[in-house]
Amino acid sequence: SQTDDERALSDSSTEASAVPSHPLWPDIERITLEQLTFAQQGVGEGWEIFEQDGEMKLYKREKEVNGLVQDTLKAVHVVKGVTGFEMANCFFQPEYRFGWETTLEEMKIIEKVSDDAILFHQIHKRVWPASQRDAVFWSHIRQIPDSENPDGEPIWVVCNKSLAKDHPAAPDKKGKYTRAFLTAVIVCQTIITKHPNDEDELSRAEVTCKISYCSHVDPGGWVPAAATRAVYKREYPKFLRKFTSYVIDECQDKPVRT
Ligand code: 16H
Repeated sequence: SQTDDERALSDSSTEASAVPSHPLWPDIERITLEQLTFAQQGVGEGWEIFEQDGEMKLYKREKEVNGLVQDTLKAVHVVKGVTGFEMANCFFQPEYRFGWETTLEEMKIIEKVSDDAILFHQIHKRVWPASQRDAVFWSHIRQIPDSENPDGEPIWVVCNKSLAKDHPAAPDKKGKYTRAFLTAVIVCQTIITKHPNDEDELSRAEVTCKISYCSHVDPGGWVPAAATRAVYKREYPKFLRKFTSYVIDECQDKPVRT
């Protein structure tokens, strides 16, 4: 069954939707497209693989600024039986988040910018050796035609980006939490492995989803470089496994949605 949010989202792709007049909109628009381009680039020079499990591959690109880790992660995965829309939608819609996000203590919607953009405040569990983190970020989902194959399956992208400044609805509680700054993007595309007849509904056996996830974390505060790297080396693969198995379970007995 579709929620109202999901209905609004799928309707919005068939209607000419107005450009939201929100002050964050120009940033949301620009950064989402930049992150999409970044996620679509290959992993050539500068990237180092640090984990592989079947189709799941995780790469890192190390960088330090004044002794603080500013590494970037890129992960690619291929997941059978789910679509790009289903993956992206589960990543974006708040009602699914506690089902897969294992590092979360609290999630609050600060503002709905539009049907496809939400401003969140999240308090993360103290899985990290240092103090507890919180974050204020916008999240935006959109569908983009595949420029290399305009008649093929569209690309679904969700971009999450921390606000650079404090937000009045979620002031920085220094001392209680350390504010972390993240940029994350997930790019999903359905591969249809067998083309069905017109009358046939697409079955789960005929769809596969190609995923690319990139993330850049600035943990905020001072954390030794080795600690940050040890945490993300453990947490990113955990997140990808948990998230993909959650989406598979969530969609299993439901009709395929592209
Ligand atoms: O993308 C993930 N989760 C999103 C949904 O909860 C939110 C995320 C986000 C969060 C805050 C601000 C912007 C965006 O996109 C999955 C995230 C998986 C997290 C892996 C852990 C990374 C750990 C980095 C090391 C920090 C070390 C700190 C102290 C030692």
